[in-house]
Amino acid sequence: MDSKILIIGSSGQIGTELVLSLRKIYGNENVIASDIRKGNYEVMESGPFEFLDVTNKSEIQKIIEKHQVKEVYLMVAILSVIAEQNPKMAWDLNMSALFNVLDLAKEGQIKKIFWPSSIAVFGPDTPKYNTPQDTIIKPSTVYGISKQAGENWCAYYSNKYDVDVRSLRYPGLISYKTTPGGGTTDYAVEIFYEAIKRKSYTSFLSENTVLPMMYMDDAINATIGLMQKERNSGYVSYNVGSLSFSPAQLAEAIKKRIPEFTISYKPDARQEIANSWPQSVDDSVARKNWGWQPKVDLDEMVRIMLLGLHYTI
Ligand code: AKB
Repeated sequence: MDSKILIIGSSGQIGTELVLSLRKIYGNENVIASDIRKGNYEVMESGPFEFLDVTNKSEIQKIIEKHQVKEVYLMVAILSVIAEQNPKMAWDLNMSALFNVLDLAKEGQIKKIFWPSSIAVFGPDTPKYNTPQDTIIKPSTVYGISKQAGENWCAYYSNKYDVDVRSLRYPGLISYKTTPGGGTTDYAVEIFYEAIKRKSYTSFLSENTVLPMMYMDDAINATIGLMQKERNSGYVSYNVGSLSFSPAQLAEAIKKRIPEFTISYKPDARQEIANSWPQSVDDSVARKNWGWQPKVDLDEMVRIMLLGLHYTI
């Protein structure tokens, strides 16, 4: 491989699995993991790792030059819950990370970028069901505002400077290798740890709060599929859908495998964030564009999660 891939934010929930999948495809030495903190054992042992503060552009540049990186996956972000608590910090980090990478591409030092957007770009005025690709985008959260601005900046750099930047609007992502942190959809991961440990869980979202969700393998396939396809003529941040369920529906699916499991509900400030997001998204544009299709349904996701967390019946 003549050009290498850099994952920024490789110790996070998505970054961890992205590194491992990309190393399987392109070879361990061709995929450079980087983060401000160490990653899990598999990531650290299977290939190169660099400590990196994404807010420092010259640090990114040094790593790009050292490893002859041509493709960057920017997986660093402060998610919805933490962003509501620290608006300025979230805005600064989310935007400066993006600008640093976009500018390196504008200067010709990177050829291709993946930058994740989110269902958080949508707000209370957006249609809630089967949310279209192009629709009302008026987010009511700090995180959503940073994602909306990010989408606009990506489009600007694509149009104005011909930067090849690609995006997906991720739903809540569910996985067991690394825990998520600071998101509204995190309950759908926490519930598995508590179901195994205590056979009960208190949800911070109400019983019938339906949100778009996806098992991590599907998210990784969507991401790599988007990066491998021919370049579009313009920038699009694609809706990608898979599962849509509420805490009650997830609890039911868990009960099928852990019959004694019980759930209770104590909605907190995170409920308001969830209420502003859609329940399901229309991803027909992505499906048509590069044949994107999710594989893991709710029951299969529950089976994989319990197995991955070493639950034995
Ligand atoms: C969050 O809950 O903040 C994230 C997201 C939907 O982007 N998981």
